Amino acid sequence: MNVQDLDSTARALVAEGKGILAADETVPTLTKRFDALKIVSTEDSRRDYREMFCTTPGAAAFISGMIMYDETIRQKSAGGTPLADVLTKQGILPGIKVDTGAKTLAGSPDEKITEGLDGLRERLKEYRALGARFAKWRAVIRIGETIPSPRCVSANAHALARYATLCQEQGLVPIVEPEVLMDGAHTLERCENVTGFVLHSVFHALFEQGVRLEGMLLKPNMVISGKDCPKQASVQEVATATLRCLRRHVPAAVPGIVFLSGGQPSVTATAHLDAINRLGGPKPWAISFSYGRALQDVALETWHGKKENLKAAQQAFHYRAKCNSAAAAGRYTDGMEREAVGR
Ligand code: 5MM
Repeated sequence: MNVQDLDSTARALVAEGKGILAADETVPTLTKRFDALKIVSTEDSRRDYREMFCTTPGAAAFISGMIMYDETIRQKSAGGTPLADVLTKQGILPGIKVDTGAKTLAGSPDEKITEGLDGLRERLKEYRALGARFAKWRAVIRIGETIPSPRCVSANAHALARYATLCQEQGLVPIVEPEVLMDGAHTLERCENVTGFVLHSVFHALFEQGVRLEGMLLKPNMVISGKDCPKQASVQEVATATLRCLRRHVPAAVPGIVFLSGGQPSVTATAHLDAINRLGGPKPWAISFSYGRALQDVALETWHGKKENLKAAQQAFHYRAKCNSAAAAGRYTDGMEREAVGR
């Protein structure tokens, strides 16, 4: 492991005004998104869709890295260039999802454990050779009356830490993603407590496994009211609770925190990120985005699987990337959205 390279890659991923595009949906997930718009999901249509993001002119001003799925990192552009090389030429770092999915936790049917550690060292070697510079692993934690259980949290934290050490050994920056889902009727306070407990367990496990904090990024959920909670917290309340929780549980040595959007509407995810960055007080890490749906949704709808919509879809993606870049610097205004409508 070359620690200088790891640290500088981690810092480059959260360079000022830049964030990450998560385009690492598995085939079933992307197919579900395509089905909703009656787009036929084939290897080629999925390649065309991902190529659209890789080739968006000017995207590198706002996007530092793109997380790919195994299928995508092996694909070539219509012109025959590997998509990882297309990204690198644009100035965007190629990344790769390396977990193999969240499976039912034995003995606890409502909870999940993320799998993928078997054979991971060899897969990481291969992905590095295919051009990947960073990786991602997502743990999924559900809130319910009696969950998450301590053993679900500690099993997921342990797996995240084992993955992170292996990544660093192979020269890849690990993005550590413990996602507390927004599904459910829980309050903002409950989300803050659970998120704090999860982050505490994750950083304990990272310490135990010897993960170099300077050479990793954290990808957490924001602290938010459950989707079905009758009292939805305001943007300001979400920002305050999220930053308080992160300050309590994330060491200052971590260079960056890149949020997932978790199913929030695109504009809300941008507004929350902006509000967090506008808060005063200590923020020892860069605070940015690693959004999937919140960056892709408008572009996917605009594209609709049709070549003739490609340019407009790229513009839609470019615009959301620009808004989130502004939010990562605490300089987003809702006037930017009106400007987008008037384009
Ligand atoms: C892009 O979605 C990823 C999950 O895909 P699968 O369910 O098919 O594995 C997901 O890991 C994503 O990277 C993050 O959750 C962030 O995406 P959102 O949409 O929450 O911003």
